[in-house]
Amino acid sequence: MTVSPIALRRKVERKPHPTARYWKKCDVEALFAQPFLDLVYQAAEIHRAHFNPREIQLSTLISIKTGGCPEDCAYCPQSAHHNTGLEQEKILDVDEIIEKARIAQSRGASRFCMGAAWRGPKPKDVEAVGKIISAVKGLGLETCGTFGILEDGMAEDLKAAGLDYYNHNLDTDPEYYNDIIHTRLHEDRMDTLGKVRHAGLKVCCGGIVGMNEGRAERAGLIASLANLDPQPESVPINQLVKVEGTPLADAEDLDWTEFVRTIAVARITMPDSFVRLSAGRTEMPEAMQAMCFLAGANSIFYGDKLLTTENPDEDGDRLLMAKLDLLPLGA
Ligand code: SAM
Ligand code: DTB
Ligand code: SF4
Repeated sequence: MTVSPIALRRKVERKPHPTARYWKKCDVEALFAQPFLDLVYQAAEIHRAHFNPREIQLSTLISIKTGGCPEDCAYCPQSAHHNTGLEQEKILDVDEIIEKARIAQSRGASRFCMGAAWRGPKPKDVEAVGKIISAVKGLGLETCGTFGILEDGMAEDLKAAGLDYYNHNLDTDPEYYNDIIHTRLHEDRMDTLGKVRHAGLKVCCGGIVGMNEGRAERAGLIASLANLDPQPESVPINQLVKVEGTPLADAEDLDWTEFVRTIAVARITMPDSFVRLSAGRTEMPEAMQAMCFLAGANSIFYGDKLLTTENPDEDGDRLLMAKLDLLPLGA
């Protein structure tokens, strides 16, 4: 029997994964432009089709090396280019970090995220954080690290030490990147993300809104995240924490609906990813946070400190989750 070339092509064509599509910035802008409640409703439907909407993943952050960073990120209190009054610290002692990890675990966190104010680690830093990662992993927690730009082989070393996730944010629209950071390129971030994936680490990659960008730039950020292939397992959406002494200290407030829209659009374009309602929650009323959970956020930073700034405390968050009948993932 002869098979026509068209039939043959049909036979060998693989059905694309439903999420594997290229998101044009204008398509993401069109999502943003929907009537607010239609957008939230659509995001909620997608959330319910892909996740148990009652479960919230809890990650606790720790800054293992604070301040004095050579990069000039306009949002960041830890940049040596800005005078924020933050004391530069050496890398914390392993015992101190393990003690904090134990406490986080006992309060219900499933992941411990360790951050360092480096442009990127040196080989001796990878060795030092490797020991810390192995010890945290030994407690039974998931591990996440955010140490900046990685050189060849470093991601593999971190994976071998027991690292589960690497956080490396795209932060803003590639077209707005140079307005915010001048000491590295968007391409440098993409290069490290490639290394992280190649080493078999899970990717945590998100960004910040409220940096005087427009809706087009928010759409550009979400498109650049959604077009990562494969998409990140975890997508932190941060609202800028305005810190005195940084160039963005007086950035214009973003209307709360615009933040919720950003969460909803992240959920629609990245249906299988955990979308984290990240920095900025101390400024967010409970009802706004509830709206974010409805729009598809299913992860938070849990614990009264982010890296250097405040976050709602665990008791308050547990109460909020109880009011909303939400459960910690893995509880
Ligand atoms: N130095 C590493 C890097 O930049 O990848 C790791 C630490 S850095 C502080 C991690 C992330 O924190 C940044 O990518 C940014 O998204 C977020 N961040 C920093 N300052 C922030 C602020 N003031 N408000 C919200 N998010 C912030
Ligand atoms: C992420 O996207 N947000 C976190 C974590 N990843 C490392 C950091 C937020 C930092 C907020 C400012 C501070 O506390 O220094
Ligand atoms: Fe350094 Fe990261 Fe802060 Fe940028 S965001 S200044 S790279 S610590």
